[in-house]
Amino acid sequence: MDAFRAHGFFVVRAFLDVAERAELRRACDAALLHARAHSLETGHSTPRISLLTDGATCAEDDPGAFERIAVFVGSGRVCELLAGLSRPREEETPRLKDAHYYHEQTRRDWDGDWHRDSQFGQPDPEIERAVVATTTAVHFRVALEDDDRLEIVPGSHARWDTADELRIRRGADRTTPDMPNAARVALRAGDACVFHAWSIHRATYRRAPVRRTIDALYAFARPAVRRWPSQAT
Ligand SMILES: O=C(O)CCC(=O)C(=O)O
Repeated sequence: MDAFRAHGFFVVRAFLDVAERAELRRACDAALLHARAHSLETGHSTPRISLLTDGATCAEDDPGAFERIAVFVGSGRVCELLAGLSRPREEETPRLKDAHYYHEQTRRDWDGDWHRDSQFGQPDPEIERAVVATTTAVHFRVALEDDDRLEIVPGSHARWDTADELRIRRGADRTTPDMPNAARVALRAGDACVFHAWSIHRATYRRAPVRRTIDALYAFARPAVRRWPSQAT
């Protein structure tokens, strides 16, 4: 928790043993192979596939795959790692938002954009700034193969951008290798990492080596209650 508060991430070495890794890898690979077979893009030139949609639709190839993945990302063992990471006014129980499988590229290498996840769907930086200051969302990931693709600016989850960071992340040069103070998070197969989704981060996508990393996203903010117009009285 101290590492998370200070840097916005921590690594748990050897979170999965060889047998656990192999079982999850079989389930996630079934989803990836299914996605690759049914699309020219998904699973090929995308950073990741969704394990909740692509995972669910591969049931005919491997009937138990979706359940194995869902049980894992909802397990007490994973959720224990997230205990105590929420802010005082948030809920303590993490809510699963999505689960993805990051994969190697099949066609070309490319560099991802520097971003905070809080910026997605949020054109107004001042509103985004309030979201960053008051809420928590975290990625839990476990590498099924060695994975050093992720880069994070340590400590950026706990403060707003410097002028350089804002220029890069919301400007025209979002893939620059020159993000100040960025650190690479190198995971060995079986290592887990928890990082704040509002941290400034990005990854670079390569055809080699093989990349197979499960990543689940959790939020702690109280869900907004939305009503359909016909229900409003
Ligand atoms: O590890 C990666 O490929 C980057 C992940 C990322 O940027 C994200 O999930 O927001």
